[in-house]
Amino acid sequence: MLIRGDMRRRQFLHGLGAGTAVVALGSAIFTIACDKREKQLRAEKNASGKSRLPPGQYLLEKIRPMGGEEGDPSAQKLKLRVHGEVESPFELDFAGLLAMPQVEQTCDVHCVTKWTVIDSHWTGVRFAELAARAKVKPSARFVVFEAAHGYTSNIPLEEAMKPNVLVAHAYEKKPLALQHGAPIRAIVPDLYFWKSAKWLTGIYFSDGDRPGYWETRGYHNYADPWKEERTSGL
Ligand SMILES: Nc1nc2c(c(=O)[nH]1)N[C@H]1C(S)=C(S)[C@@H](COP(=O)(O)O)O[C@H]1N2
Ligand SMILES: [Mo]
Repeated sequence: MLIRGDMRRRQFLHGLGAGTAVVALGSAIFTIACDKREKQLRAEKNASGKSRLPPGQYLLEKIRPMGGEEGDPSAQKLKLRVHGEVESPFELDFAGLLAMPQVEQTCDVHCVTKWTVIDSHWTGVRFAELAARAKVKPSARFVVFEAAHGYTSNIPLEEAMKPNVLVAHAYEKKPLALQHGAPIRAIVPDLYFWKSAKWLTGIYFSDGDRPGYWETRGYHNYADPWKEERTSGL
């Protein structure tokens, strides 16, 4: 597959085995193949009419574990708190989440460290379903994803209501791995991946904006990959 500069590339080159010249040739062909695929994806448009590969991004085959302070991966113990500017706050356990309408979604994700995964697959519940159940008040303008050990990320409510924003419990048809946020995480495909909080414990509807963990550490408050909103510029 077309992965640049990581394990698979080394395996690919190792697989060629015989001699430096062959390895150099293999490497050159590999780089050309990557460049070609990336060029195609830059020309291709997604459902919102934006380039499949946002500016400054390169391709990875699978999402890369980016760390963070892990929460409790136990599905049995999960309690997702939905609260804030809502008429009907509630807590949801894992069975309760599975009892809600499930969606299987294919989408691209873009990490601020410049990797993009095209066509990743997620299973979960639409954020909008949870919002409807909580009966969001007109005063709510922003959403804060709350995660284990105080990690948070903030997005505007209208962004959160897009149909591709999920609370996901499976990646590539398998339960989320611990390093990717087990048992549940947010998925916000249209913003840099740090907004997609892993080990999700709460969804807070807020009347005012509340910059989150990375947003208070120099990263951009909005994080649009097509505008390269990586840092706040402060
Ligand atoms: N709870 C929590 N969620 C988090 C993070 C974190 O440190 N803690 N890191 C974010 C960042 S910076 C990225 S790029 C993605 C990485 O997700 P992945 O490790 O599944 O690739 O998770 C985001 N969600
Ligand atoms: Mo990140």
